[in-house]
Amino acid sequence: MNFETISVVGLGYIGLPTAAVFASRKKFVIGVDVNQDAVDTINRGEIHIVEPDLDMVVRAAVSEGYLKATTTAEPADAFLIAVPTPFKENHIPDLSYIESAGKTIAPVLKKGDLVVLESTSPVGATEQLASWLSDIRPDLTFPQQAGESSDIRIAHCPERVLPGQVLSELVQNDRVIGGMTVKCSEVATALYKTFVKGECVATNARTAEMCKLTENSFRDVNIAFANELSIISDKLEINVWELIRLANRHPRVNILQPGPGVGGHCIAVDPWFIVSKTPEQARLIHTARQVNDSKPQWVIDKIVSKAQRFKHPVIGCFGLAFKANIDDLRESPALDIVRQLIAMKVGDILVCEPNAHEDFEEFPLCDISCILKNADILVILVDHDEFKNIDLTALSEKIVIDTRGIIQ
Ligand code: SAJ
Repeated sequence: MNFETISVVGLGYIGLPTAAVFASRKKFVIGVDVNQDAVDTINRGEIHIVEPDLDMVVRAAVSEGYLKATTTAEPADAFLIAVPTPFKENHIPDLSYIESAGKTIAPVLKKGDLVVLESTSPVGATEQLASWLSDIRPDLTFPQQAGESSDIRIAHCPERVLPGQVLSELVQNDRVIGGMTVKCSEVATALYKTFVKGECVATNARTAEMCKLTENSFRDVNIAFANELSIISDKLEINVWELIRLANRHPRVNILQPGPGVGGHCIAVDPWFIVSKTPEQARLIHTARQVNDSKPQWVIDKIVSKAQRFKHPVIGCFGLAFKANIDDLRESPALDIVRQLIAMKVGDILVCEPNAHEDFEEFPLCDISCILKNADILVILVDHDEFKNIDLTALSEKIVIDTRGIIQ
């Protein structure tokens, strides 16, 4: 199987690194995105997202002519769809980005092409994509009609990379390849073997969809366990960080870390795709979501009760990102907490976020020393490395609410 030209639709946190890695293996890559600014930025050899080392790989790929970006689809041998799959009201999955990606590529599909859905998707989304494509292209056959002899091969191959380590995880992680038929899996496996050093394990499309949702739900449930323990421990006047350290000395116990809530666009979203399909069966997964979603309010209540001791409380918040050492603010519980404290007029709010690229209208961004000097209450919301070096003696006169356990 020869893939000379590969098209990646959606040039975000997953699509752009994937496009760049294919290009670094000397494949011609056509990146397609609806965002003209992103397309222009990439064609200048620059990037519009933050991910370590990605800028170098994209610059090299563009300057050597292996990667170009465009807003309209062009013919290719394989198409990878890496667009967002958010949810709508009531946590119902929103497949509209997948549908429009399908509409974008359908006119340029030709016999023998491979289409891979990489976006995290509810079970059945790959079959839905196949049906949208076949509606637009009745002149071609698809796996749901023609099985192994279809003109177009379709597979789901979920991305599983950790933001901040995308380039190495893209290459090293095992891939689950869920073809709509065995042949579809074989063709998709051949594509990923271009750069994946991990194992490519074939299955069917529905299992691959559920596998990705299972991985993130597993993590969500385990974080919920840690978050619940932190609330219980607070009530019982036990240091939860010490408790977890001790419990984790058991050879078969490995508890994750509590925090101010679960953020990002994956772990806080994907379990809902299972819950919305099987609401009666997915009881534990649903409860875990509720536990994690309620944690920011618990932190706010804690801050409010401490603030009552002051006439004019000054509250210093450390961190806005959804987790340590990244700049990503998507679904960030830290940002949510800061915004709610401001809306509730709890006091003067000072915020430090070393990775911020923008100013915020609602609050000033300060440096660590300014907060240490001026705030009565210090709230650690993100465990950025910069905060781990805070001089503990500077905290002795302050009230500290450490949601991440970096100052214990
Ligand atoms: N968190 C905790 N306690 C922990 C671990 C995480 O509170 O012990 C919080 C983080 O602070 C953050 C949230 O959970 O707010 C999610 O962070 P994360 O590091 O667990 O995960 P993501 O969202 O950066 O990436 C996850 C990864 N999935 C798994 O580890 C199973 C990644 O491999 C996936 O590719 C990614 O979701 C995705 O795109 O689905």
